[in-house]
Amino acid sequence: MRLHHHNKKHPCLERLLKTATPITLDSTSKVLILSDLHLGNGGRRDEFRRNAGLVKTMLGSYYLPEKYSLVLNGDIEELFKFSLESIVAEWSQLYDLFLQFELNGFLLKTYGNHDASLIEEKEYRLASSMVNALKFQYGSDTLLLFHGHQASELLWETYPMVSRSVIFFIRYIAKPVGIRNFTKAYNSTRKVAIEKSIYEFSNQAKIVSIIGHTHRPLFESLSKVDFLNFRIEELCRAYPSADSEQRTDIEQIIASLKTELEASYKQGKKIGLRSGRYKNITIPSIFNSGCTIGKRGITALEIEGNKIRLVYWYIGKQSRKFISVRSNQPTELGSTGFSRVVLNEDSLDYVFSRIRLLA
Ligand SMILES: [Mn+2]
Repeated sequence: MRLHHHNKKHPCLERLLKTATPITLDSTSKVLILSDLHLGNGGRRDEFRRNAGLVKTMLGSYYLPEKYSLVLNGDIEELFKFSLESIVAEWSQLYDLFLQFELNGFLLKTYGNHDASLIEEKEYRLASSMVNALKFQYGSDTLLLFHGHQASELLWETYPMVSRSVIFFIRYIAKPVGIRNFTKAYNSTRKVAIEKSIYEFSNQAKIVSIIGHTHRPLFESLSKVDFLNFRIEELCRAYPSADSEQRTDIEQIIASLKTELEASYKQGKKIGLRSGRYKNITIPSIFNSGCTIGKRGITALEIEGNKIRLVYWYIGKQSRKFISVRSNQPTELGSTGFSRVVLNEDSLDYVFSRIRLLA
């Protein structure tokens, strides 16, 4: 048996776990986790601009009145491209909104690689909310929230000191001489490598990690294509013992999941989507909130009491990419034109039982 693989140490992640700011969850806790807003100066190169109305509305008219606390899990500001002054000037109302979440419980914000230099900014409006990592205590179990770049092997992603020189490089050297997409050099292989190392670390520590960074939503360690496969398997297993009415339902659901899976694979070739499955049995130890700069909408994670959910907010017609695997119906928020659909939901007790039994 090749045990060395499973004993691999992750000193950086272990230190994060040890030093993370603790928060105790109870049955009344409500937390929204968002990451990767990449706020800019409001101009053409500001990737957040497209979904700004959606984000302001869902925060102000849904999560705030619903008494959620807020975790902003890294890369909230795009400091590789814009100055903090220009970002804060453009999005001052959004900062006001963020701060209101303190009244519901807490507002906490982790450092990402694109906003690591905030550590230098003493006057920054959210300075008192900044943490390296957060740990939610759920009974005797732990959920560790951090941006995710700390698992990267690239020094400039991991350490703030290095990242400052990278900012200098990008703003003053790379851009003028036309080195493009330097900050977006995330190919699929690198995303999977980061996810895999966090997955292995979480299994060893028997915790759940909640990250952002790769912009790819994960629920119970599964990407969308993995989950579709998984769900089809479950339904096939249920089929033999189902009565005739249930069988008709299962047949219909499987047909639509198959169509969805084929579409995802087809689209996946274009966008570099690939399977994130690591072993035959998947341990549900890594979740990713995705990002808020998607073309058609945003993904986020919600914790409510003993439940964890991956949700999708979008404007207008629902995009094909995010048809709910659980056949959940979207709900429009009043008559705002913005809708929320629960893509996936499970109980934290189930998640931690699987981790305890399988990791
Ligand atoms: Mn990042």
